[in-house]
Amino acid sequence: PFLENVVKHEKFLTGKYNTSFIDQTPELFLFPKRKDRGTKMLTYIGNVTVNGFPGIEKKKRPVFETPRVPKLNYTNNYQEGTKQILDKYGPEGLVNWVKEQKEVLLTDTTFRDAHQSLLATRVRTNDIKHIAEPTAKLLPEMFSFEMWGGATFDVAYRFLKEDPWERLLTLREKMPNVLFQMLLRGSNAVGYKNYPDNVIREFVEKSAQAGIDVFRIFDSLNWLKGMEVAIDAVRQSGKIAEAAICYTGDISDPAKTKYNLTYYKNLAKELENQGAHILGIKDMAGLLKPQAAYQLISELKDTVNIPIHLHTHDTSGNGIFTYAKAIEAGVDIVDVAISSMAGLTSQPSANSLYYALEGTDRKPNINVQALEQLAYYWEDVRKYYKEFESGMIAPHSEVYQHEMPGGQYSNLQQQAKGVGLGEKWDDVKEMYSRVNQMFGDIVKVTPSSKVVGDMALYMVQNQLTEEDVINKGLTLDFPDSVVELFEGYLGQPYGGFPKELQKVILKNKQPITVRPGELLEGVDFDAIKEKLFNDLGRQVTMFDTLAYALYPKVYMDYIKTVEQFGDISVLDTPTFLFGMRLGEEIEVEIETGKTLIVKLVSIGQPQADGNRVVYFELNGQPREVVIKDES
Ligand code: 3PY
Ligand code: ZN
Repeated sequence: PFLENVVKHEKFLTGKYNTSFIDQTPELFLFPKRKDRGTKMLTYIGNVTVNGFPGIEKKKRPVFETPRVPKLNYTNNYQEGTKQILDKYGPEGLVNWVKEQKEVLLTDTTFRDAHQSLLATRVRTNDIKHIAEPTAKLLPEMFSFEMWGGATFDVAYRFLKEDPWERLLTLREKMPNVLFQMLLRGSNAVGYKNYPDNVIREFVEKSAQAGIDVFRIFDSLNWLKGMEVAIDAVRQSGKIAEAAICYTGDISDPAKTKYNLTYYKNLAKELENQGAHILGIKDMAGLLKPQAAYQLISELKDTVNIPIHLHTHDTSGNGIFTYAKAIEAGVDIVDVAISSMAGLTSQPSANSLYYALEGTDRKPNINVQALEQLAYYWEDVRKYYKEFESGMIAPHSEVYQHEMPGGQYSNLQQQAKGVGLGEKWDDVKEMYSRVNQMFGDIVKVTPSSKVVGDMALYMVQNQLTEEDVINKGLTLDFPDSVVELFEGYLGQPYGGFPKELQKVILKNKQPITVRPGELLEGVDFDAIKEKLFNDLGRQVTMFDTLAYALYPKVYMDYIKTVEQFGDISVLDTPTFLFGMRLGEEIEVEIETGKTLIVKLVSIGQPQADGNRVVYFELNGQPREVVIKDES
């Protein structure tokens, strides 16, 4: 239709067009709608009702209570918070403000790491959107809300079929008073491999423009070179560079000497010199024990002048104790989640920490009643996502052995099920720690943790031992991610790669030792823009372009789904995951003030070709769609 519009346009017919013709002629983008929004949406609902949601067991839609939104009185106004401090005084002003606070400051991770760690990152914008404004109004004293980055970016396109940029823009509007924080994997951006430098720079710039204030930047091997470009880009954007050290091993165990106090102190000093505004300690697996936390934070406070922000996971059940000791040692900010989304592989509970600090002068300045009310909402919403729970129901001190990051636990479990190893989950965990030793005891966090996970699955699946890998390695086809790690495309591990293993994995390939970004050619954004413009037949934003640059296939699959079903992010989560029950009626707000009423009337018997007719009422009018029954 786009070309048709162009060739029929009078400027085109009279030959009066130049290269700006397309940009300046918005009517070219007005295409006749091929299929109306209503039919597309009914097709989605019909399909998920008949065939179920990919990746979870098909079942009749359960009955859910309407989530309890806080009843506390809050006014129409937002109390000013850290966002206003940053906007008025810049990163340095904000840092000075942090240093002046006596109380410990909190980051709420409920919108990002909490559900990445508990629910395989599946929480949808629709559920976050409805609690965003109450959260911002009830918790204006938060240091920040971590609500973007990490795995949320690709999962949004890949599984939720929604646009992560939209999430950021929507929430920013509803939460104007507190800093927004994201997790950025250094040169891996929000992906699983190194990207060219111009992608990192552009991604940071656009994320900052769309609303991110604090970038927690880490490298999955704690390789400082892998963080340089990202730190610089964040500083250039006028936002806060929180450069993080990933904590691994155990400084309190004399037998574990590789990652000792000196190692962490050196890294901290280097990051401060590289321009970090805040030092992040990212304990992604929850390995930092209470006394170790006291020691580490005390020593780091003496080593650097910038504030320290501690992140842990409560997998072992020791999270609150670890925080209490870190707070005693002077840590400035800690990461917590709303209680019903806290604990286990997620962050420690904000609510519990508040009470644990009662009677100390570092008790956070936060409304604990607000935390309790927000917990009701999440308690209800969490039930929607039951199928994505990891099954871990009690503290799991085994994490000190396998060292698997909280954010990886439920995801790797899904991956194991996907390749038929659901029953062998215990073997996979055990193999994970053996692979780590075989790799030379590396830092394990996305994406290096994913490589360890891929190798563990590969070895369990093929019944391989460490000896088999070395002895038969030259004849084995290792997973691509493993080859890339050993080629140096995720950077260089502390202490180097084990040489013998590297040889069998790489075969005839030569590893690199420089920063991968130095070798990767920059992405041609104009070329991507043009390609997308032709494929999509619509104006292409820099958000689309970046999504394609990071994840070409995932992004194009998402586009296909949107073409087929329209914008399904507007559906409530039960409908999105389970479809509808016979006779049920739902309301769908397709845009502000515009609501569709959908009723599922009946589902016809399968015909010879496997198709079923699904009968709906849409705003009272009968509508039917044909759905292929895949069973
Ligand atoms: C991520 O990179 O997504 C993580 O949460 C790492 O801990
Ligand atoms: Zn984490």
